[in-house]
Amino acid sequence: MRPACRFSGTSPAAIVYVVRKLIWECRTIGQFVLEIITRKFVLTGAAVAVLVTLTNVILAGANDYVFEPVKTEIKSSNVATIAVRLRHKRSEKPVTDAVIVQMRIVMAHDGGAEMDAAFVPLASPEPGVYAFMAPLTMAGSWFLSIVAKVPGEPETVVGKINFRVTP
Ligand SMILES: [Cu+2]
Repeated sequence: MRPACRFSGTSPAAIVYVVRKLIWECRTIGQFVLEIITRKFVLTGAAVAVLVTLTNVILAGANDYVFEPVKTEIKSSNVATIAVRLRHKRSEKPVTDAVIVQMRIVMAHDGGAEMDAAFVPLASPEPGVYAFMAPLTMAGSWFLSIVAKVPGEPETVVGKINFRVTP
């Protein structure tokens, strides 16, 4: 779910300001923001320069990181462990100092109903791996959404991971 984005102002400076605000307010991805700018403005030379700068700033951010599951199959348990690895794409380096700011573990059921699982953060089993304990007693397809803050990155990193709980 995305909150409605506000957009006003037409000067390059205003665009920069509004886009910064948009990123912060809407926590949306860079491409989405750029799409709005491109659609709403007939770009002047100055605006194009601003846009190119913004593209670099935005795309160099959260898209540089990726969350990956350590295991995509987990045995059902009241104290199951889910672990995800956060890594910097280009350097392949694990990101050890991220702060998980939001997380949800859900199972989708027929008819659109969702089942939430509570979780408890665990100590990191290896550098760049973030682990949680959750009661995953129901076998089937589960979904993990995770939002992390990486030091030095203005944008938050969002991960979406599907995994299977086996009986
Ligand atoms: Cu369920």
